[in-house]
Amino acid sequence: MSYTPEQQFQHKIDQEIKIEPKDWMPEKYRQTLIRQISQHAHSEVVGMLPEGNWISRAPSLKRKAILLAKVQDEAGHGLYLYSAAETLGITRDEMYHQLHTGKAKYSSIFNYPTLTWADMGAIGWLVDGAAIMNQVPLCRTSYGPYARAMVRVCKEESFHQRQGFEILLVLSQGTDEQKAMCQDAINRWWWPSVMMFGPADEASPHTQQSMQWKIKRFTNDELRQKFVDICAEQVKTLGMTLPDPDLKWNEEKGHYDFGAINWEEFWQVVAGNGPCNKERLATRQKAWNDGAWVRDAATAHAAKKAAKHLHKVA
Ligand code: FAQ
Repeated sequence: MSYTPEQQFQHKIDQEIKIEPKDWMPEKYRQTLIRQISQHAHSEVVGMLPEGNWISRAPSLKRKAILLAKVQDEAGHGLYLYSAAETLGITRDEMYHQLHTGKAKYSSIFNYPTLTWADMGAIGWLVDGAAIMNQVPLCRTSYGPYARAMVRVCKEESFHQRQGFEILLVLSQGTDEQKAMCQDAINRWWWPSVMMFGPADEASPHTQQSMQWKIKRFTNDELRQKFVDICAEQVKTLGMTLPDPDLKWNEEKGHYDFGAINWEEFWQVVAGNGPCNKERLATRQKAWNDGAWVRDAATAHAAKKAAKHLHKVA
C-alpha cells in the first residue's frame, strides 16, 4: 500500500518528527508558517516601540540599563524569527514590505500607548507573561527552525516577565501615588493582554488545521484560560486587583471564570483603528526609509568585496 505525500507528512507530524526546510511539505503548511512566523517577527520589532518610548525616562540608571537590554532582546527575537521565516522561501525584504504596506499583521497589543513608568511593569508582567504562555508550547512546534528559535526567545521572555513584575512590586509597596499608578497600568493593560491570545476558538479560522499540523499545541482559549488563572493569583502578591468584576474561582472547573471580552475593540485594533496603529506603522516606515543609505552602502561594499575576490581567483 502506498501513501500520498500528505499522508506521509501527517505521519511524521504524528510521530513528533520535526519538519525541516528541505523536507516536502504541503503548500498550505508553508504559507501558514510564513504568515505566523513573519507576523510574530513583526510583533517583536513593533513591540520595541511602546517600551522604547520610556528608555530616556526610566527612573534610575539601573532601570534604564535593564529596559535597554529588554528592548534590545526584542530586536534579537525579531531577527531569529525573520531568519526562521526565510527558510520557507520568503525574503526579508518581502516581509518588511508586507509590514510597511499594512498587508501583514502584528500583535494588537502594541497599538496601545505607554502613559506612565508603571506601564513598563505591566507590559513585562502581562504582555511578556502572555507571550511566554503562547511561546513555550511553540518550542515544540512541528517546524524545526521555528521551534529552535523559540527556545532562546522563551528564556529571555522569562527574564522580561520577572523584571516587569518586580517593577510593579516596588511600586505596589511605594507611596499612595505609586500604588495608584500601578493599579492604573494594570487596569489599562489587562484586557488588551487577554485579547492578545487571538479570537475565541469558534471564531478562529486557523486553529483547527494548525493544531492538526502541531504548529499550535494549544488553542487560543486554552492558553487564555491558563493566563487568567496564573495572573488572578499573582495579582494578590501585588495587593492589586484585575479590572474584572466577574473574575471568580470556579471550584467545579478548577479554573477562574472571567468576564466577556470586547471583541469589537479587538477587531478594530487588528483592522488598524487602535489608539496607536498609525503612529506605530509610520515609525517603522520612517526607520526603513532612514536606513536606506545603510543598506545601499552595505550592498555596495559587498559588491566591491565580491569583485576583488573574483579578481584574485582569476
Ligand atoms: N493581534 O485563526 P487565528 C510578544 C489574527 S510577541 C493581531 O486564531 P492563528 C513579545 C490572526 O493573525 C506577540 N492579529 O490565527 C513581546 C489571523 O489573521 P490572518 C506575538 C491577531 O495564527 C513582548 C486572525 O486574527 N506573538 O508579545 C491576533 O492560528 C513585549 C485569526 O486568528 C505571536 O505572534 C492579535 N493578538 O493564531 C515583544 C506568537 N490574534 O493572518 C515586545 C505566534 C489573532 O488570517 C514586548 N503566533 N490575530 O489575517 C501565534 O501563536 C498565533 O498566530 C496567534 C493567532 C495565537 C497569535
